[in-house]
Amino acid sequence: MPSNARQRLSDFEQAWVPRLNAPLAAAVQADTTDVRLAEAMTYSLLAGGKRLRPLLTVATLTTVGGQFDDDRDWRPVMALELLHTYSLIHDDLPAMDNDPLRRGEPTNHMKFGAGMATLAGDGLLTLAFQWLTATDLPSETKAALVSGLAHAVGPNGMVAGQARDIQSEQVTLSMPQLQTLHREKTGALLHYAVEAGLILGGLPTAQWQPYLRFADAFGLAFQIYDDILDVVATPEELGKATQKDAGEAKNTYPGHLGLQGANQALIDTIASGQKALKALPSGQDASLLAAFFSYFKTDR
Ligand code: GRG
Repeated sequence: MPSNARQRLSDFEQAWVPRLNAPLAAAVQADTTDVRLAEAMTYSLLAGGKRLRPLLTVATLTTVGGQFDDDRDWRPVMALELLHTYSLIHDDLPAMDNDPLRRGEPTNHMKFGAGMATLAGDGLLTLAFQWLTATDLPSETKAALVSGLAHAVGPNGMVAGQARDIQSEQVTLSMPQLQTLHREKTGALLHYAVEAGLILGGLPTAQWQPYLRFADAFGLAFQIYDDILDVVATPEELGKATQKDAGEAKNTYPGHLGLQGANQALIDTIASGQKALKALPSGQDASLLAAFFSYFKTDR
């Protein structure tokens, strides 16, 4: 990945992450009547996430020529982070992965107990949908956002992927089964992050295809890279990534293809995403979205 792409992404993050974060704690507290529940929700929300999904939405919105209006667009955009944070809290619970640490800090249930952590996740999930509609956007736009997110994260998206995941612990998945699991568990929300930008930016659906192809390639690359990091990450990186135990490691890209094969799959997936971006409608500059691929280091 050229270093100017890395710089582009870094500049974009530096411009947007503080702007997206600034109103977050107060907005969650204003919409949560129980103080301890608000504390549990904001604990994980403010624990150092990269804000990748909201950033993808903003990048897509601006690429299609839309203008981000803080009053109108902030809540729908940050709904993605509420949703993502819920998925991490529930994924870490004793009844799921039983992880004591996330991003190097105690997980929500270690700090607040499993009951409150479950409710913090429930609160974030529900508030995400409230925030998609608590805005001055036209009703059809809000309906499209709600429908898109529900499909991405419900029982034919992320929740289905998680269900496949917990059933796969004792079995070796085939490569197509592994790809389906990844597409639902991780890819669907990243797909929606781009879709939300297209909806908010008002791009006619006839022009969506190259963007969604990019989104799907990005989602797959994200998961392949996460699998690779589990094998090769430095201790510092591992504090941020989610470690798999030996039993889980078979259902990964390196488990199926070896480390070299997984790296090649990552390179090929990034190339297919870059190719999709070459087909954007004329006048729409692909360089910002292309820069998102610099999240992945392909020389591990
Ligand atoms: C509990 C319904 C339910 C779903 C959970 C997304 C998910 C499904 C679980 C998360 C655990 C996991 C191994 C996800 C793989 C992808 C991954 C590394 C997600 C972390 O996303 P980042 O890197 O996280 O965007 P940050 O820390 O930046 O917010």
